[in-house]
Amino acid sequence: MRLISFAVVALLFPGLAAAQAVVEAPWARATAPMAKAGGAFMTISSPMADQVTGVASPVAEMVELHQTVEQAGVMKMLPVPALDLAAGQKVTLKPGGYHIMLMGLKAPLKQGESFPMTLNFAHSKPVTVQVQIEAPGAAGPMMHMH
Ligand SMILES: [Cu+2]
Repeated sequence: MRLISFAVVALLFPGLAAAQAVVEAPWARATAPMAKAGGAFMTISSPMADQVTGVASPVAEMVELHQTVEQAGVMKMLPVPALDLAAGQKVTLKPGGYHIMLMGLKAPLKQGESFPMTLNFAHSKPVTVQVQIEAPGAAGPMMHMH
């Protein structure tokens, strides 16, 4: 279905459709009442090589792209200035890997609720998604039936 709709859009707006990035299954973990930081995860792809250059959300004062790396047996999180997207390749942000860090949360993230998040790209138009909040220890997005 997605391929077909891309084809239709490409016919109508050849330049535009070619570079539009896609964000799928955005989710976040619910946070403890006093927590000031949280993580958000999703799958990002683009039909053309692109980069995620920034992320913003009204629920946090600062939003950063992070990578989880092991240094001398210790897991650390490092900010990533830009996340590379190879043409047609999906990049999955997940716990223990790339993730979006929400810092300075204005309110706890409550399971069952959702919040908006906007991703900016080097080439694609920005993409705004609704991030679903899952259980605190969730390992992945639940299937939401709409
Ligand atoms: Cu982090």
